[in-house]
Amino acid sequence: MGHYKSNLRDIEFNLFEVFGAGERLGQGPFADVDRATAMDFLRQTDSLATGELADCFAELDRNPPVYDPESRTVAVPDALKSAFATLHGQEGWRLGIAEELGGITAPASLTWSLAELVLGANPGLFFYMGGTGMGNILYHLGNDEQKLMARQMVEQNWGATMVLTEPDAGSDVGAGTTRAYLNEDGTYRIEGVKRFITSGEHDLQDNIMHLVLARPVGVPDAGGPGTRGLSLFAVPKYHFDPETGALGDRNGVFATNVEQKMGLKVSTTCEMSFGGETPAIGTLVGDVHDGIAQMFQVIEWARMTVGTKAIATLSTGYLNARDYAKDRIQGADLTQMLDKEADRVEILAHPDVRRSLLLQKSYSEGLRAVMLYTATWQDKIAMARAGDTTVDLQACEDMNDLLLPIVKGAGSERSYEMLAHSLQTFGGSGYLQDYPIEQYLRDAKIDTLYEGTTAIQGLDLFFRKMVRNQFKALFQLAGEITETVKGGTDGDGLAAERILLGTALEDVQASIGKLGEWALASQETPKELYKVGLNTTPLLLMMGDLLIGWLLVRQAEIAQAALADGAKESDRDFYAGKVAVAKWFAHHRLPLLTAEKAAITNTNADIMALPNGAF
Ligand code: ST9
Repeated sequence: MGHYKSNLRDIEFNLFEVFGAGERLGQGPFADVDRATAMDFLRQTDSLATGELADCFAELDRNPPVYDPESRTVAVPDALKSAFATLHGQEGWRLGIAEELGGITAPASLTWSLAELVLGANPGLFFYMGGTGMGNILYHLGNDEQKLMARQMVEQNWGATMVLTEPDAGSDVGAGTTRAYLNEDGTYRIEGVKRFITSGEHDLQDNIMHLVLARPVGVPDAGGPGTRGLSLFAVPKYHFDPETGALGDRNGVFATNVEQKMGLKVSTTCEMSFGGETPAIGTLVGDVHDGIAQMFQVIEWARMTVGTKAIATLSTGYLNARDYAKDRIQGADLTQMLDKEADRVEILAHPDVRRSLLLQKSYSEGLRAVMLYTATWQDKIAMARAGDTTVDLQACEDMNDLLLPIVKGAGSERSYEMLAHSLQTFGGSGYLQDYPIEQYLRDAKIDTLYEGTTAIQGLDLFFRKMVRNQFKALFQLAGEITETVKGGTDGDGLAAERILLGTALEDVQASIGKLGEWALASQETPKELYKVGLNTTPLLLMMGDLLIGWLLVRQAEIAQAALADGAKESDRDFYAGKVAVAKWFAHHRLPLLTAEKAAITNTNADIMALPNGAF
C-alpha cells in the first residue's frame, strides 16, 4: 500500500454537489469535456496517483538527482523517469492547454482537482510537468516564432522554468541585476546569475525553456529601475528549429550549483548562470517590454499550484493519521483510566486524538473547498472570455485575484501547521521514516516560502487585492457569506453555526476596517502604515479561517439535506462527517477570530521603535 491516501469522494462532492461543475461541463467552452469524461480523468488519475506515482515518493527523497559540477549537468533517478513517462502518457496534461497545442479546453475546477491528486502523490514529480503550462502561457504571450516554440515545448514534452530570483533579489524581484543586451539580429544576450530555479537543470527532458526576467541595457523605454524595468525573455537550454524542434547548439545557460534542501529533494533547485564563455541568447517575449506583468501570468498559476500542493499534502497527512488512529491500540478508555486491567483501545477512542483529527479534517477539507471555490471563479473567467454574457468577467477576475493569496498563503501556513498535528497522531512513530509524515512536513515547508512568502501574500491581499480593488471583490464575497448567515432551512440543525459564522464575518470586517483606518491615516502620518504591516499576515490567516468556516457550513447544509433525503448507506458516514466538521470548526475555531480581532485592534507601533539590540 503506497503512502498516498486520496479523497476522491470529497473532490467529487465539492465539484458536483457544492460548486455545480456538472452544470458547466459539456457546455460552452467546456463542450469537449462532459461529466462522464471528467469522471474518467478523475478515476484514472486517482488510480495512477495512489499507485505508480506514489510508489517512488520515498525512494526519490532518499535518492535525489545528482549534480556533476564538472559537466554542470544533473542526472535524475530512473524511478523519476519512469513515473514521469507514465504521468505524461496518461494525457491529463492536455486539459486546460490551448487546443492549438493539442490541448482540451477544460474547467479549471477539474484541472486543479486532477492536480491535487498528482501533487498529493508526488509533488516533486509534478513540478517537472511545468513545460506544458508554461508552453501554454508562452503561446498566448509570444510572437509568431514563439508560438511555434511553444508548440515544440508541448509536443516534444520539454521542461520549463520561471527565472526571477537572484542571490540579492528574492521577494524584491525589482532588485534584480541580470542584464539583457540587444544583438544586431534582434535577439538578446543575457548575463547574470539567478538562484532558486526549480527544474533549472536535469536529464529528464531533451530541452528546457527558461522564461527569464532581465533588465535591457541601452534599449529606449526599457530597462529602468524596479520591476517595471524588467523584460521577459525565452532562453532555451539548447537552441532549436522552431518549425521542426530539431535541437541545435548548447545555449550559454548552465547550472552552476544545485541546492541541498530540507525536503522536496527530487525537484532540483538550481543556481543558473547566464553568459560567460558561451553567450546565453534569448528572444523578447511578445516583442514587448512588459516583463513583470507577463511573468505574473506564470506566477499566478504557480501560486495556485503551490497552494494546491500544500492542501493535497495535508489531506493525505490527515488521512494517514486517521487510519493509524483506527489501528493503533494504546491505553484504556479515559473513563476507565483507573482500572489498570481495562481493555486497551484504539487511539481513535481518546478524546485528545479525536480533537486533533477534527482539527486536521476541518483544515484539510476546508482548504480543499477554498481551493475549488477559487477554481470555480476561474471556470467563470473562461466562460466569460468565451463570450458568455451572463458572467461578469471583471468581477470574476477580481474575485480570483482576491482568493489567490489566501489559497497560497493560508493554504500553505495552515497545511504545515496541521501536518505537525498529523505527525503527533502517530506518537514517536511519526518521527520515523517508517511513515510518510516526516517527509510530508519536510516537503511542505517550502510552500510557505517560494512563489512569494506568506508575508508577501499578506501584503498582496491587503494592499493590492483589497485597497487597490476598492474592496469590490471583498464586498461581493461578504455578500455571499451573508447569504449563508441569513439563509438555511428551518430545523436543519445549523442555526447556531450560522450565528457563529455571522460573528466571524463581523470580526474579519472590523479587522479590515482597522487596517483601512491606519492606511488612510498614514497619508498624514506615514508611520501609521507600520500598524498595517504588523497585521497583514494575521489578516490573511483570519480570511482563510472565515472562508473555511463558511464553506464548511455550506457543505454541511448540502450534507444535511442529503441525509434527510435518505442518502445511500455508503454515503451516510461521509455526510455525517461533513456536518460534524462544520459544527466543530464553527464552535471551536471561528470564536478565535474574535480574539484575533482584539489583538489587531490593540496594535500600536511600539515594537517598530524597539532598538535592534532588544531582540
Ligand atoms: C519560485 C519558483 O518561487 C517556485 C516553483 C514553482 C514551480 C511551478 C511549476 C509548476 C508546474 C506545474 C505543472 C502543471 C502540469 C499539469 C499536469 C496535470 C495532471 N498579481 O506591486 P508592484 C505585477 S519563482 C498580478 O509595484 P513591486 C503587476 O504587473 C519566484 N500581477 O511590485 C504590477 O504592475 P501594476 C517567485 C502582479 O513593488 C507589477 O507587478 N517570486 C501582482 O515592484 C508591479 O507591482 C515571487 O513570487 C499580483 N499579485 O515588486 C516574488 N503583484 O501595479 C515575490 C504585482 O501596474 N514578491 N504584479 O499592475 C512579490 O510578489 C513582490 O510583491 C513584488 C514587488 C516583486 C511583485
